[in-house]
Amino acid sequence: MDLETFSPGSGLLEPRAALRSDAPALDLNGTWRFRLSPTANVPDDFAQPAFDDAGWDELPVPSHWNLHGHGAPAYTNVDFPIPVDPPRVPDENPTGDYRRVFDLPDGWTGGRLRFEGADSFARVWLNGHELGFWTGSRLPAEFDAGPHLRPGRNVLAVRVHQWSAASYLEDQDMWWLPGIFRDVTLTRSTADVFVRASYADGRGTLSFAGSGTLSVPELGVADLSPGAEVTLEVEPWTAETPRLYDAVLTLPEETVRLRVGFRTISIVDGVLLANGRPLLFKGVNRHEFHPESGRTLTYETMREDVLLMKRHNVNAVRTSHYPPHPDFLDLCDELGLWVIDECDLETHGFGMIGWRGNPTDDPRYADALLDRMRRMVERDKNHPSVIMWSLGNEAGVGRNLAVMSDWTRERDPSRPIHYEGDRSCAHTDVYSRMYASHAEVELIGRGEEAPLDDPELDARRRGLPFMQCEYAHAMGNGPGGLAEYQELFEKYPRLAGGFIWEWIDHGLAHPEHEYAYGGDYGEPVHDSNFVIDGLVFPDRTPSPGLIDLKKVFEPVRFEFGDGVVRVVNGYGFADLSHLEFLATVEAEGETVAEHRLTVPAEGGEVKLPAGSGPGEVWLTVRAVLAADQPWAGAGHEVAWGQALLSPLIGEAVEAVEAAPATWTAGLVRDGGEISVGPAGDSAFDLETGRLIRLFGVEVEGPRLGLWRAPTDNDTYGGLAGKWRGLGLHRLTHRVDEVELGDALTVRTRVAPAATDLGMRATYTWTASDGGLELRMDVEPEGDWADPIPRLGLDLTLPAGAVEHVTWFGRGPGEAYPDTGMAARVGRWRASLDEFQTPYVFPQENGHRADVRWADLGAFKVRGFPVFGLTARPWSAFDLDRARHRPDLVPGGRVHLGLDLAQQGIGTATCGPGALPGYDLRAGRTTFRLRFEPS
Ligand code: IPT
Repeated sequence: MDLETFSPGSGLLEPRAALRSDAPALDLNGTWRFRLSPTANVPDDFAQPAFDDAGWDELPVPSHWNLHGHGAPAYTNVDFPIPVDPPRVPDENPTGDYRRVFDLPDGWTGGRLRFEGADSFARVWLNGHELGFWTGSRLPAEFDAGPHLRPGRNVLAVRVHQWSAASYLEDQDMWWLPGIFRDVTLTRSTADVFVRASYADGRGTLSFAGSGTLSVPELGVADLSPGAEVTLEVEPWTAETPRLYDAVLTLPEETVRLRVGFRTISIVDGVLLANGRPLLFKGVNRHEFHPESGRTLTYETMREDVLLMKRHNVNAVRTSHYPPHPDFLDLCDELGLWVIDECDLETHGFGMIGWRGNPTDDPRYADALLDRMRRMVERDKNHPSVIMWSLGNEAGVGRNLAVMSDWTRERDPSRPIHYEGDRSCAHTDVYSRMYASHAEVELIGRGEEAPLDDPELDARRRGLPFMQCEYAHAMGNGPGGLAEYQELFEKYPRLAGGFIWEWIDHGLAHPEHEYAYGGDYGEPVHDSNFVIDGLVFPDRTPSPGLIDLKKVFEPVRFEFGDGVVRVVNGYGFADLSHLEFLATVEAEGETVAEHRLTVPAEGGEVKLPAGSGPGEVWLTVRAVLAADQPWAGAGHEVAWGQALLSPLIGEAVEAVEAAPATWTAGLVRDGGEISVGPAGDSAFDLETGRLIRLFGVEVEGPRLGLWRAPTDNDTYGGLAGKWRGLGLHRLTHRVDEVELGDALTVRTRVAPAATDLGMRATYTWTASDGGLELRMDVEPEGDWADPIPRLGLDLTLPAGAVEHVTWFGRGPGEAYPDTGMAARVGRWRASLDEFQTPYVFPQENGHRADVRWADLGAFKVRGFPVFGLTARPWSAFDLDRARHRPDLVPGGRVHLGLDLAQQGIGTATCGPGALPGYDLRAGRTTFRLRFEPS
């Protein structure tokens, strides 16, 4: 069958640039007639104009049919969901037949049918005449419709097969979503043009290949002929300063509008440069995704992605792992993002069988691979934002890479070539890796990486800039370690930064689960929640990972000194003149003064306002947009820094340490209880020493807790398995001694079954000034070889006892030892609901760090000097058991975690775990808290 051919297509016109032309075009999107068959073996009589499709369904084009009730989606990461037997595919091959009737406007002659994307093999007929077939799901295909167009009624028929020989080239980590999922048009435009606009030392050089004449009125360029070159003074295009010049290409039959950006990408002494200056990617990997429509995106959604990226200090995007909808690149040109445009190629599943039969090395697939590269380069060649071509992702090694790369170099020598899958870098201009550890990145930064076997290739690679096309896997809670990566990227000139994996959680809207992931549609082979690994949730709400990333990617740094702040310009191309600098002084989280700082455009040292007040006095300096930008309004915060003005940190700790000494005991034996306070509104059980009432609220605990609902990183990195193996989720608590003197002392041993490991926990309670102070001394017993999840106190209250939390500490969002860079010291307030981070796959979340005090409504908790806080309407065990958001239902209790420490987060789902400094090791320790009435 044709769908098992190695050939990429038939009947296609030569690929050309995506252009905005005034030539007439007919939008063929809309409601089409549709029929799904379970196999490919269906008569093609439906292509005949007279065929009666009255019994068919309707389907919107563009869309994926399995998101419209025809079949179901399936998710696999690396595995193929079909037997690996190229070019053959299963008999079960969902096949969608499409029909669309349209009226040709009067006076039309000729035209091209243009399909921007169909997954994975499509054949097209016009008025019963077969025009041809195409593959390459995320690439355009054009057919000459002219000879078969008729005045008046025309019938377009398309047959799409889900599986084809081309499926073996499209094993990207994403949902399998067949159908005509991008626009269909009939256009009379035939134009093609390749504009070259370079920049050096204040001057731009413009020329173009194609036909017609090119004018750039703003630059006084009129009627430039193909091949001619002009050099003139221009402003360069960069992602920070996306200066575009409107250009017009005039052809006999049509006029094309282009936006030209002048910029030059080069590599000098192993450093990646844009317009002669170092280019540092602060990037993300972006799949096209919407929870309702899959890879069919509206213009508004694409724009939202770019705006969100810009607003979070992202400056680059890798179009993982296929060329995006062409509008997305227009948006990148306009709003400013550096783009690595990636070819629609991934053969990852062959890795599961030792790369046997990998199409990348199969000459029979050479045409198909080259065809994909050509169609991408030709379509996107005029975008200033596109600064690198990527051959694909995870496609192993093989001779077809050379075919793709050689052609590309020849066609477009102006852009470096990227591919990560071949460590020899034989066919690339940059050394790219994914998920390399900090240590390895540092080695590479120094040029001290382990050598390749081939000395020539090794020498060549040593001279290439290095980037991480994927790093910091944003799955679930995390990623940790971002700041440390950024430090390295900024330290070594060879390092050109990287791209976080990945932009968005691909959770599909689901009636029962809210968001579905692999397995939720009963797929026999799937990769579960590995598709939920984005910086934004499926509805594009930023997750804490993105908020942290914004901080880490800040283009302005504040270095505080004695009475001064040094403002450092971290932009690669822009100065600071578009920013305004505001300073706020807060005492114990309440604003006491606000100032505007005058900062030179190139940055520099600025005197700081003094400040005093009760409690801790913090100065926050913020860089905000001085005026509206196309991507954010005036006042949008770009960067911030904080400094403690008083008391100095040492003094603060001393003050806190000194406080308890002034307290007096107030614990009174009262029947079976030990009561505290005049009305006995707090009380302990005399026998067990357990707190039973706290300022009138019935409580359970506090008692030592070590458990947290494992994060994805804990799970996939292997720690969670060790924790469960030890039984840290089922600790037993034994009370050994209750002693009442000036203080109430409760000695306990806390341990899981089946092991001699344990912890001695001694709780010492004292009462004074209407408050209760708890000191917990912990002493591990046995050999605790691995990091523990957390060390803190678990305390529960009746539901309703906590509705809001007000705290002074870091916020407003969650923070763990190696995350939460975005959390600043202040006074914050959140409802219990807002205290949760709704990860699509439930896991540990919501921990607020460095809390000085928290008012829970029921009572207040103070740290000595700080503690970590979680507050949930469910337990960590409920959170651990839940598989989807709706599994979490508020129960009868509010669960507080009052933490001394948490294990780091890391990024072990892909990449390194928490750096050693963020490991939480069991050790002898003391933890102190004070409870006060609210
Ligand atoms: C890496 C893939 O390139 C990316 O598409 C995604 O699947 C990611 O893993 C996991 O989410 S490849 C892997 C072998 C590191």
